[in-house]
Amino acid sequence: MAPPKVYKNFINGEWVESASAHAFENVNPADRNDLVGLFQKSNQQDVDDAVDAAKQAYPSWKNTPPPKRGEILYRAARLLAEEKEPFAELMTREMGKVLEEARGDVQEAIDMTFYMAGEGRRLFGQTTTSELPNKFCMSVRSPIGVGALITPWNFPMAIPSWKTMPALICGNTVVIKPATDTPLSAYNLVKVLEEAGVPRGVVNLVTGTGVEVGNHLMAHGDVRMVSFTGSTEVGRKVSQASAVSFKHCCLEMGGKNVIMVMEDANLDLAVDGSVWGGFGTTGQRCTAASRVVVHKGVYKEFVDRLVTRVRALKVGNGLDPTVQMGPLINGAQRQTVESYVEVGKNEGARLLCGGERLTGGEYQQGWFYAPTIFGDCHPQMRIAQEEIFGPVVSVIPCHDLDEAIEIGNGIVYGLSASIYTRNVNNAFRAMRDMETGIFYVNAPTIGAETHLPFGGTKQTGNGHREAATAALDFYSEWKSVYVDYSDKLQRAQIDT
Ligand code: UN1
Repeated sequence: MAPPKVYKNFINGEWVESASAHAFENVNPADRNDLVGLFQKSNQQDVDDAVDAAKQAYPSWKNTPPPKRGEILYRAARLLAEEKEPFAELMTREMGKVLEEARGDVQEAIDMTFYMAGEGRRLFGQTTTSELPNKFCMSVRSPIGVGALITPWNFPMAIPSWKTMPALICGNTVVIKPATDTPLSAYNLVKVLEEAGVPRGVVNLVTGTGVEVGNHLMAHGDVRMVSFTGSTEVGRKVSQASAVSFKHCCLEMGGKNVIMVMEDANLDLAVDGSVWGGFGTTGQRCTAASRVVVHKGVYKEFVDRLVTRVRALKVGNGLDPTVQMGPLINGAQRQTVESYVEVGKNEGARLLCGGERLTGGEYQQGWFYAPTIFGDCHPQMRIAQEEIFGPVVSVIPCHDLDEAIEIGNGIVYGLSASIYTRNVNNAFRAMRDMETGIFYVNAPTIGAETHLPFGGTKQTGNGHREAATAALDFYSEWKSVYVDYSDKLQRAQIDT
């Protein structure tokens, strides 16, 4: 057997080993015998080097014309498109999501890169009037400095691209710290940016743990902003660490997203949406539909159809094109799912299917778990309140739209929600009243596109949005410019 490939950090335009001289394993969650590669177990020295490189590169990158920065991004987007298939296969191997979804993840990175490349010729500000004569006013976007981008394992290429591309087009330099479970997809993204001609130091990649790399990055004096996607628990720590030196901080955290199925819904469509929203990516999306609130009038029929469909889902290695659901990311995640299933049983929810790990045969070496549905859930049960991040859906009965909205909003999170109905009035009422950053009508809670703002309310976020032009508001600061061409002192608010 060939020795495993060793992947290096990318610091100041060079591929380098960690100062720690240690590596960690990236293993396929569908097959623990499949070692995807060895990655640098970086330490504080590596972080310091990367931040230093980003700091040195900043003045020149900040003054590179944005359309030139955009040209590099256009090249990167085309290279990503050329490599889509191999990158998707490697992603399935390191993350476990089925190949079709891994292709979607790479596609999301391609879309984001093209989108932000185009922003190089926009980055619009405003020109406006002045209250004084012979005076001109405008606002322009200015870059901020070095950004620390801390990314999760569930969208191993898409989410690094959501953060890197807007940061770069605005003129910032970055240090990326990808999740330890999925460093290869971020590595591939950085490799493409290198090939596309990003100048040295503008993009840096440091792999390793949150404790060693993440904590030091977010406390570093030369880092001006931190963008983090992950759990609410860790997000709170990022927020606290950032507050000490007033770093800008963008947090995308948990969700407990709801699909509301009304009495007049197209039930086939609602079932399709609930299967995809609940079990796509093995439920490991922050947008996953982990709650389905169903009108009493169609409850029994809906639940019967849903359970039949979910029982038939083919679980296995995502490289097999007939497989519909892959494994969980790691053993700890599977344990979390198992303990929530116990909680659900003890709370008195009705286990309708799944509820067990899948072992033996093709499952023996992976972190597989059967797709699971709990019926007759009470909205206050823990399985209906807390983010599980796995293939577990809680179905909750309701009497009408008002109750569905109340249940839907009755959680600490506010990422995504959806309604299945043919009644346009109800659809618009739900659209107005759901306290989420994303809302769907007759579609599941997952599937956000890159040209619309992405993010959530309440404990899902801290008010920022990713993607679209909304991302530019995080990665730049407004500078208001006043040009007085009157040749005399004019005093605002006084010389009226
Ligand atoms: C996430 O779950 O962290 O809307 C991101 C979606 C995807 C992105 C999900 N486009 O489901």
